[in-house]
Amino acid sequence: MTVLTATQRSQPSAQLSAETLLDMYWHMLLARRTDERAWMLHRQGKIAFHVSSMGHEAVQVGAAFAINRGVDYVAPYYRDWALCMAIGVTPRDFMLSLFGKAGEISSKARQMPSHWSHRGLNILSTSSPVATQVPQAAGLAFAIKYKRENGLVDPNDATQPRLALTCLGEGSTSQGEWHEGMNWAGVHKLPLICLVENNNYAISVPIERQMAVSRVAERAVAYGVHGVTVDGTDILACYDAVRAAAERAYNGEGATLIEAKCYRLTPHSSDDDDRTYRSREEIEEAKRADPILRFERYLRERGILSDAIKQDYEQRARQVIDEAQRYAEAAPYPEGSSLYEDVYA
Ligand SMILES: Cc1ncc(C[n+]2csc(CCOP(=O)(O)OP(=O)(O)O)c2C)c(N)n1
Ligand SMILES: [Mg+2]
Repeated sequence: MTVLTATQRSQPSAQLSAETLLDMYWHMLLARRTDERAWMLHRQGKIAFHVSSMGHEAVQVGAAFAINRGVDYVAPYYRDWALCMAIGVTPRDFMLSLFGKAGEISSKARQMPSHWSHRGLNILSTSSPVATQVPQAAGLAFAIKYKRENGLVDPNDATQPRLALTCLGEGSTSQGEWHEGMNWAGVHKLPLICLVENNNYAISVPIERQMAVSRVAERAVAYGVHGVTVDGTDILACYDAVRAAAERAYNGEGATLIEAKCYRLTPHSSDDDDRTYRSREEIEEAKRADPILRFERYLRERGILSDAIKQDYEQRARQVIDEAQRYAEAAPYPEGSSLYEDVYA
């Protein structure tokens, strides 16, 4: 079991070009600005619900860039806006889901927002009970392995899914499904990456009341999988951890449990009031370790990011988000007659 910190960073992120690093930064920024707009829309009474990825952008964008985006299977959870966006879900898709309008990609606007799904990008549909995506992802990883071993796919064919990545919060690792999925992944040495986004809270419940171990990754031993804890505010450390796990999966070396320690900068959702369970000082301290500011500092130190680029990105983000919002607000609601489409029983 390993604990990765920025200073112990292994090689893969060192190979990333300035262009790719800026692309990562762009996705973090666009995710954050979209997310901020969603809160504003909620407070204006225009949308009914929002759940944020603010504070989790380094984990999610780092992970997206470390897999074969749009090809490898991803079974996300509700907090994975930045992850899904970095894979290819657009701000327009997001706005359609917030407004519950026709053309919504995940469920034709039947589900709550942030229940991500995208068939073309191999993003699995999410259901609301937490951790149910883990055995499903393990099942997909089993299928990949079965096809490889029976000569149904070429294990080196990068046009085919070669791993399944699933994500969940640390609190959700108390659910039975998580243990079942991880055990299955260990027993069958599956090409699975389980990324636990540890933000220290499950709504109001702190981690000490979820588990008796200090790190989620310690549990890897019990399933016979590789376990890593990583600083989830450092995008390059996250990229490296997921990249290493992806290599293990691609090479038939089995599953990896990655715990990325981060902080939820907003209340759990737009329905939550976090003043009842955490101090304002705690949040202010976390804001000083904001993953976007941290990456920004790094890029500036390396001379990759300038004021001009930053300004240009901010302007572009605003345009993209304004356009997406306008589109979704103008879009019609789904036809009542479509209610029974895709209903199987
Ligand atoms: C099986 C189940 N129990 C309870 C809930 C209600 N619920 C939704 S999110 C959540 C907290 C999950 O916390 P965590 O896994 O740490 O993820 P985070 O929201 O912090 O990213 C709970 C209890 C649920 N959706 N499903
Ligand atoms: Mg949590």
